[in-house]
Amino acid sequence: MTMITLVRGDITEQHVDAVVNAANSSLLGGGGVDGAIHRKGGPEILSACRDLRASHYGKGLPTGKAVATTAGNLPARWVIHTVGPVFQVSGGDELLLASCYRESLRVADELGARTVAFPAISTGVYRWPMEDAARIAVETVRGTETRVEEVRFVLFDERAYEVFADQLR
Ligand code: AR6
Repeated sequence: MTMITLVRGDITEQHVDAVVNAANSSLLGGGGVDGAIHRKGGPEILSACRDLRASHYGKGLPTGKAVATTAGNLPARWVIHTVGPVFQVSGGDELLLASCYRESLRVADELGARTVAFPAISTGVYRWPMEDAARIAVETVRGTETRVEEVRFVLFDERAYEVFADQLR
């Protein structure tokens, strides 16, 4: 049984086995969660991302996929980078957003991670409406078979926290 917990806060401060990054397909960093993770995690993460690009993802990590690197200086062991869909570009295709959660949990299982922190993927720069994103996140985690013991949703602001809390009720 996977326990789902909610925290209002900063994903870079979570003491968990793996932190999920709302990345873009370049894997070379950006703003939002991605910027914060690279800033606090330090250059080791970017270096690992560059290696992954060179070895496997020359054309970029596809939307809905996930891949792991070191967590550098973060208080976690791994960062799992996943690429959320841009709401407008994907036409709101929820299978793509669900895939981010499912694939991240699959990678977490491969790593042997037992605690995993997720941000609200695609709800920032990628503009997915929070209510819909929260529903997809919670339904997908509940519907995925995994050995992860705790999935922690880390919400940056009060409104996002409340929307996720509603979803869990
Ligand atoms: N901890 C937890 N949540 C956060 C944090 C944080 N430190 N910072 C922002 N959020 P976003 P996306 C929330 O834009 O929509 C990047 O440039 C934020 O309020 O980080 O998937 C990438 O490189 C929002 O609710 O991710 C991509 O190009 C949620 O995290 C693109 O943005 C996700 O916002 C990905 O866009």
